Amino acid sequence: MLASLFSCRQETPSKRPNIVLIVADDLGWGDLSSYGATKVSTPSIDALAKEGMRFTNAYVSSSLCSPSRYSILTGDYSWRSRLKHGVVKYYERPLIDADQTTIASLLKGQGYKTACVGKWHLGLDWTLNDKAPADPDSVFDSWDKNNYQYIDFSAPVKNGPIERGFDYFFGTAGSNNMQPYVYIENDRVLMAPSEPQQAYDHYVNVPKAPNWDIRTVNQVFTERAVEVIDNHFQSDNDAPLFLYFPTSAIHRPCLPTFTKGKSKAGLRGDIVEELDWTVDQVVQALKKHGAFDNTLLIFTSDNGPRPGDPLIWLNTYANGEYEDFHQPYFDDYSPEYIDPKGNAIWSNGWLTYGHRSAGQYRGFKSDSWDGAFRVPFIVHWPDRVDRGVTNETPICLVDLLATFADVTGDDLQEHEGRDSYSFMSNILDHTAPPARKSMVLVGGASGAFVAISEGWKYIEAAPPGRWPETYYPNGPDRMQYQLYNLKEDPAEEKNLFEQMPEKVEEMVLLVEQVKGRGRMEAVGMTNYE
Ligand SMILES: [Ca+2]
Repeated sequence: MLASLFSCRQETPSKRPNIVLIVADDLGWGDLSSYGATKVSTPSIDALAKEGMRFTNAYVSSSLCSPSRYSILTGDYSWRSRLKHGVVKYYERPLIDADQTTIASLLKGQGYKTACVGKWHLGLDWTLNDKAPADPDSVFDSWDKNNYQYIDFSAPVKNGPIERGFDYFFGTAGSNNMQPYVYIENDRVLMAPSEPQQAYDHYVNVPKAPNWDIRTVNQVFTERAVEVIDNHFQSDNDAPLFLYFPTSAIHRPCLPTFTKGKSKAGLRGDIVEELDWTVDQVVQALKKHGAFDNTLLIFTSDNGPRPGDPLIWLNTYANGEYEDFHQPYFDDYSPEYIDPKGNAIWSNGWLTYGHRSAGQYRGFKSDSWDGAFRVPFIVHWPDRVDRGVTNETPICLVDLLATFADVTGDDLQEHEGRDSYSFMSNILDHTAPPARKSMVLVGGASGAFVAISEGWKYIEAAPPGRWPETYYPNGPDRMQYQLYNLKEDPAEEKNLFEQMPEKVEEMVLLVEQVKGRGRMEAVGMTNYE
């Protein structure tokens, strides 16, 4: 299927750029100094913004890891997949279908060498051992922490990055706090989990591989990403490189090593500074090989942030090399139970240190407000992109597939990247009209649809019982329908749902239209001309 698809594609003989896509984990709109942060310092990422283009209206398609990554890689809204809310479980089956085009298969078909280093979290096909229960779904479709006992870690891990278009993979199945605590290279687990580990978080009290240290996962990924770049440019292969680098930073638990104490925003802030080191390592590697100027480097995040350091888990961090954590930060700050908008943020509260990880926007990871969806998005491409430009064009990360197709001269087929629209014209000219005027997103925890169209935002009511991850247990509106005028009310404080029934009707219609139509059919729609 894929082979026949690629055979009709012509390789573009011109000097195609290398493409490096760095997707940070849970980095918020307000987490970088180039986006206004003052308590953390991110000079390497800021330099990319200063020498490239900084988008201020970039949205993820869902406010949680798995669905957002699904959209990034496939160009389809995640709500078209089987995953309607929440994330892929520890040993869950693959979310991307075998015949779906991904950014990697697309670029591989264009002659790129493709590599993925980092956190996959889109499901894999694991093999069960003879201790496993008869019903495989009781392991694959379950959050039971004992499931690792039923996995044959010596068997190949199938239908992961390699079968979805990547020539090379090194990384983890899921987040740093999720079992299995093992590294996977291509389709093999390098070392099976066999050793106990310190419980830093409510998930991690099951065995880890001997080569796994939860504190250095992001550093291991960074070193491997640099190796991929080195190996690529040291080989005599003249193919361009596509590196997809979903980092481990700054997902919880935040356990800094060489950046500990560097920020003024606690352990989480220190990991933001480690992430800045990660980006610098990638930049230096590209420069070393003279490849920096002809690389389209995009830096972004998969969803909005956590508010800060969680009190509920801090006691589990306060041991070993984190026993001094309470000094000097802790005494200067009181835990915050209420956010600036007056909403309770978890009953145990957070230490935010006055750092606003979501900037001026309301909500955090997994919510349906803009703090959950808006992410930093920086495009650095000296050969083609103007320096120091701020771009206010609304874009969605689901658009990356069509944009990369555009960059490499590929014509997408009707079934590929159904919700993806190229914003290449906006990268080349920040005054060009937007490629999209609307987008239909989904709340990560609620699974409720969220529509944004020409400055208006509509949020469906969360279904009852569907808010397991929210940071607003006592906040307003979560079970209500909402309508906001983002131009006048970017912090989403005035719900206009009752006052503006005609606008609501328009937004509901938009959701229904997009649900029923793919990309090609949508051309010519009034919301999308
Ligand atoms: Ca995430």
